[in-house]
Amino acid sequence: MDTAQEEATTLTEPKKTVNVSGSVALLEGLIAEGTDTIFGYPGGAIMPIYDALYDYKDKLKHILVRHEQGGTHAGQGYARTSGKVGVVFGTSGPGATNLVTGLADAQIDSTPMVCITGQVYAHLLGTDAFQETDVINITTPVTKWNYQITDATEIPGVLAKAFYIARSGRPGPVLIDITKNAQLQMFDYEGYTPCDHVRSYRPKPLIRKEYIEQAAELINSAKKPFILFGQGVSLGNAEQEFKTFVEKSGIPAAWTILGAGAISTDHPLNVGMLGMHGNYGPNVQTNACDVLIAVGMRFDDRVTGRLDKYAKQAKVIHLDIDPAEIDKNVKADVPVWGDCKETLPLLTALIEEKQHTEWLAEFRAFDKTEQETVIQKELNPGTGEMTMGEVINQLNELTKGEAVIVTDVGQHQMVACRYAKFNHTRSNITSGGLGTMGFGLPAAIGAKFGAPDRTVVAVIGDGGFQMTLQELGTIMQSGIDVKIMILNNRFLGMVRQWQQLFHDKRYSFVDIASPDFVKLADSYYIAGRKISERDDLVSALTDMLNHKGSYLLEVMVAQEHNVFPMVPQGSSVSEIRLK
Ligand SMILES: Cc1ncc(C[n+]2csc(CCOP(=O)(O)OP(=O)(O)O)c2C)c(N)n1
Repeated sequence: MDTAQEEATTLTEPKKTVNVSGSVALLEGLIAEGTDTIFGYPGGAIMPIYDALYDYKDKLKHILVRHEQGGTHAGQGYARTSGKVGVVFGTSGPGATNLVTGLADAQIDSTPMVCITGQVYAHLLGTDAFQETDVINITTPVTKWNYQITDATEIPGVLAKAFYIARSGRPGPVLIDITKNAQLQMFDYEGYTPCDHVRSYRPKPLIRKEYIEQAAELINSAKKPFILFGQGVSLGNAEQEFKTFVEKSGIPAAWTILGAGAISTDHPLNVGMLGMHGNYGPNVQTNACDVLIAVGMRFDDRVTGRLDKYAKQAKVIHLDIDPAEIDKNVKADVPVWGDCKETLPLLTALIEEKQHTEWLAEFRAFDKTEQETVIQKELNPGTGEMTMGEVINQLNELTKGEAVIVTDVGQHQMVACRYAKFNHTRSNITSGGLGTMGFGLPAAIGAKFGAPDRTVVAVIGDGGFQMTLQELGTIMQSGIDVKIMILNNRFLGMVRQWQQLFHDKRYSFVDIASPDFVKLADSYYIAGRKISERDDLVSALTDMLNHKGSYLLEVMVAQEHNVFPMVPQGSSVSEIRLK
């Protein structure tokens, strides 16, 4: 055993002071926080940390990504499937700026991450030194918290605070920037103390009993109550509490794309997806319900459509851990502040057990219309070009709702979210708030590290795949098993759809050429196949799923197929179009 490892093993004993570098203290802290995997990319300003990492290879798995953006998305995928904090390393300057997209994505989708960037020596700060960039100012709007360390003694305390902030309350990304001198500096390390509070930061608002009572009263007297749920349910690990609430109340429940899977897709009270490309019933019924119960969702504009025509007839109950979300977009008649893992059981205890049979039947009637006009044609077209929907449908048949589905952004994302079946929570990994093309492939890598025993299928468009395809190298080198399905329509499909519907079919720079994806995968030693015929679909999907190791399947789908239903931008949810 070499010196650093010996040091590492002795450091677990509390209160014993050991003289270590800032870098070693950082790695010790990460281990103490339960980190097992780091996604990162080295460079000059973070070299001392990487040098220390050399001696921690058996304790910390480091996955060398091919671009720092890929590192952040992998960190997000890892956090989303595992429920743990994603950890990402990058160097200063371009390494740090390459993290920005992933940080913004994690911030808007409330994903817990701790990103560590190297920084130039403290005495060079502000001198335009080589690869110096003001990452603190750059990332302030896209992080829950960030901090620059110039002295090694600060590292354990700041790291503990970073993890606490990242995972507590409404989770989010935190960035710590560490100057090179602090990484190198030796100091007397006293062991790691996790953080359990930060002055003036209250991660969970106090639960107000009177609001729970008011909410229960409204629910008990409602004739047409409707539940909308978002990612807050799974972020709060409140799936069971939520299911009990839904089942006792007998209220139909619809999900935002980040809420998908918090209760299983085939639950009888799960009435489908909300929003722009969501289901017909949930959108129309938003404007027909008398009580709207929003759980852990933030009334994003893709969900609400035109706000001045959104659920105006309904009393709104909003359960959220983040007080800033209450009354932000939709005024709440009853604000239920708090962690829904705690508030839901309190509410469930006060509500009457009911069945809203007639009201639920209305949803079934809308579903029947949608089935006949949209869904069946999409899932079972029979003839003509293959549709994205039938590919997802066949995937469902084979994975039986057990797989983690990671999507990129565009038409395929909406189709996959609409039609994929989920038996389990933390199974639908997508860039919901930021809509980041290029998210899919690296997020799938992270998702697999976060859930190594589950099948991970990445569903990606031909456009988005070309944004981060270099991460095939990460798959190759790490040897993980990720199934990649490219739904190739030879267009930037979602933009083309909008140009067709709202810009008189003036297709402006949306036809996109692609390389031979199968050959590309082959050059990374990843097996693959391309299909264009419907008759090959089931066997190709089966081969992909049965293959030991990663696999790339390219499916040629209809070029100019549109995703419906659709709530056109600026329209009310009840003006949803079926074609
Ligand atoms: C980084 C980024 N740039 C641009 C966009 C705008 N955008 C949204 S969907 C889309 C088209 C996606 O095309 P593709 O990946 O082929 O998927 P498809 O819609 O065809 O399924 C574009 C360009 C975006 N969301 N993200």
